[in-house]
Amino acid sequence: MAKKPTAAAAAKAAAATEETFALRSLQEAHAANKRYAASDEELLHFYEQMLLIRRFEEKAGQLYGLGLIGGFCHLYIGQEAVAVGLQSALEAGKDSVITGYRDHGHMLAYGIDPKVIMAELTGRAAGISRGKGGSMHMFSTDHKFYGGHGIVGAQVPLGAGLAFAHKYRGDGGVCMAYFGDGAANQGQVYEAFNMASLWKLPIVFVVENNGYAMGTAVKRGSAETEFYRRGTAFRIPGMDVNGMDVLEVRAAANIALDYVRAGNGPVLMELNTYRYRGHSMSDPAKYRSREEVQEMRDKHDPIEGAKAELLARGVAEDRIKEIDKRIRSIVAESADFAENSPEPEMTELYTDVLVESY
Ligand SMILES: Cc1ncc(C[n+]2csc(CCOP(=O)(O)OP(=O)(O)O)c2C)c(N)n1
Repeated sequence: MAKKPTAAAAAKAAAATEETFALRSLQEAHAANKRYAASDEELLHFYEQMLLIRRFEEKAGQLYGLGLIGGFCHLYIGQEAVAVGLQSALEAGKDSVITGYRDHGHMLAYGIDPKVIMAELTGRAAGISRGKGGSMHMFSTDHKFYGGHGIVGAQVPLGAGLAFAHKYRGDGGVCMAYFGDGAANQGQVYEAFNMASLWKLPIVFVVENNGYAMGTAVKRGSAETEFYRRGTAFRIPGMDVNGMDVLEVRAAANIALDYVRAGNGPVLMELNTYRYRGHSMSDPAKYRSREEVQEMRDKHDPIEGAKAELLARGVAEDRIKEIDKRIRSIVAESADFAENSPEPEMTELYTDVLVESY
């Protein structure tokens, strides 16, 4: 005969139902308010920022092909709506951002000068890390952009630390910590979730689910592919968001940030997106078909989507062309700047190096 539940067990079950509801609450709020009501000017601005990332990355790909960029180089092409939609909701100079090695787009979305990013890519002294960091290791503490990390998942606990600093200093800032679907399987991510939730840290954890971790498709590497559910065990509410639509991303960002800024602790957002290029410049991406990539480009491209929406609203095509022209010249200028800047002096080999015993 089944044992009768005790009063304590019944109370626990009731609380769990309540909590389950709370954990879904942001997803419900998101479903009820799917797309941000951007003005024409705002949508034009989002379009411009996404296009800047796309053209900048294409140029970086060309410079890599010419041998002007050494080391690793991971392009963000296809994922532009994520960084732009999320970061447009942040307060520059107050909120912090941290991400992995696929970092150029997040920097551009945070208003960092394309010239110094390109100069860093080409290893020049004028680069944002003085030409000594390269693609994966760029920082701008002035912009509260804390990297640029090559160790998969390492940015997640570091992001929790940044959020702790926001709370400790009472500066009102929120940290946005990005990581990939592959990184989401690292143990340190869950240790960070636990502490962030326990201490109600002001942090938005963002999983950029682009379908692949290097050559491994999500389904082959992850037992739970609905990443937004992975905060449940830590009482972190999740949101499942279409990362190919900048207005959906922005609407979700507003909901998440309202929740975090009100002192409720972290949110976990899953942004469903797609990278068009290989994992890095050295990856021919043979693990997927050309048709799969083409279908995403044809049907879900975030930039083409924004452009079609602008035209449907009656925004003049000339305004869009003007933006395209401006972006082309900004990117050309950043490449010229990078190519014509001197490399660091040899003496720079001995600066920014920590020599200490522990
Ligand atoms: C700790 C650690 N393990 C393995 C690697 C090698 N590595 C680099 S990127 C990567 C895949 C990560 O994929 P994901 O987190 O989905 O990010 P994406 O590249 O798709 O943006 C791996 C395994 C590494 N850099 N660090």
